[in-house]
Amino acid sequence: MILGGSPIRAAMITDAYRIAAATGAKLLAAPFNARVERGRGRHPIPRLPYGIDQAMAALADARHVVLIGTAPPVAPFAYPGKPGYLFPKDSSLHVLARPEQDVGDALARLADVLSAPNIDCPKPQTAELPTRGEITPQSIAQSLAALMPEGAIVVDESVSFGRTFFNDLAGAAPHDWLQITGASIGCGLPMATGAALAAPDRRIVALQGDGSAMYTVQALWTHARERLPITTVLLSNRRYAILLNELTNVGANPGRVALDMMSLGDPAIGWVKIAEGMGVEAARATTATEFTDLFARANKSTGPFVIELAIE
Ligand SMILES: Cc1ncc(C[n+]2csc(CCOP(=O)(O)OP(=O)(O)O)c2C)c(N)n1
Repeated sequence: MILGGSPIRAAMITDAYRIAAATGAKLLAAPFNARVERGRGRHPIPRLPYGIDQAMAALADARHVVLIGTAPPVAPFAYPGKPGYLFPKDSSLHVLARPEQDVGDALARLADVLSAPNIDCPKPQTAELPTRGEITPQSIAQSLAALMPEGAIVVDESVSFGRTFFNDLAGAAPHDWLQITGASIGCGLPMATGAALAAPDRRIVALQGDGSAMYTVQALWTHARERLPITTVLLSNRRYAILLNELTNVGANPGRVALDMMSLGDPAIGWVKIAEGMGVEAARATTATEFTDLFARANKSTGPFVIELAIE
């Protein structure tokens, strides 16, 4: 079962769990979802992975693929020798609900028809802060999970560094996860603006790739002007990492010019200066320990705060 829907409410995930348990189906969320209600005390639905090989592996055993509020899963690029559809050729495709239909109602009714019993949520685990100073996706995810403000709205345009964040943060304090839903980058900082204006009592945590941030960087000025409660974690790897990876995946052999076009390092972008220039408080973290301290501090602020995370 692949669950989409806009939004994916916690109750929908609960019903999908009930159906999965009653039928023996495996449950995954679609790779891109506009909004998912999740966190501690809710069922931690994993997402179909973005990477073509991981996605195909996740669906390799499927005999029947049931689409619930989502389109059939396809590869993001035309990879030579790999299929466009991610599910096995000999599997059957079924549609429980199309994206424009009432997905929650379809799930609730199917769960009832199946007399599917309720399933307890997993016991909340205590999220622990990283013990080592090294910056890795895991250590940063640990800090984010341990220190996520209750009721936060996460805006995820973390692209390649944050690939595992969604699954890693399933046990964080209850939060909503908003995400880039297509391939057109640059929505993160403005989406954070919208989320903050729509829900003024909640902290926004924007997980933001640096290349994507450059498309709509002026949104930081709006964060400052409107004094919005947004913590932006600026993932500064000074390159278009995803495109370097996808170039390899499509079998290209990039030369110097192509490689240079994937670099944001010359000149290096100074995010602290940019943020401060827009009126947003900012600081740079070069270790996981510094990040942990800054993330806690940023979330206590009543206004916006940019943490430039120096990553490779
Ligand atoms: C509007 C738009 N322009 C260009 C692209 C091509 N593109 C896809 S990902 C990407 C770079 C993303 O870089 P960054 O946010 O730094 O994340 P990273 O790849 O380093 O993880 C670009 C330029 C796009 N998808 N959308």
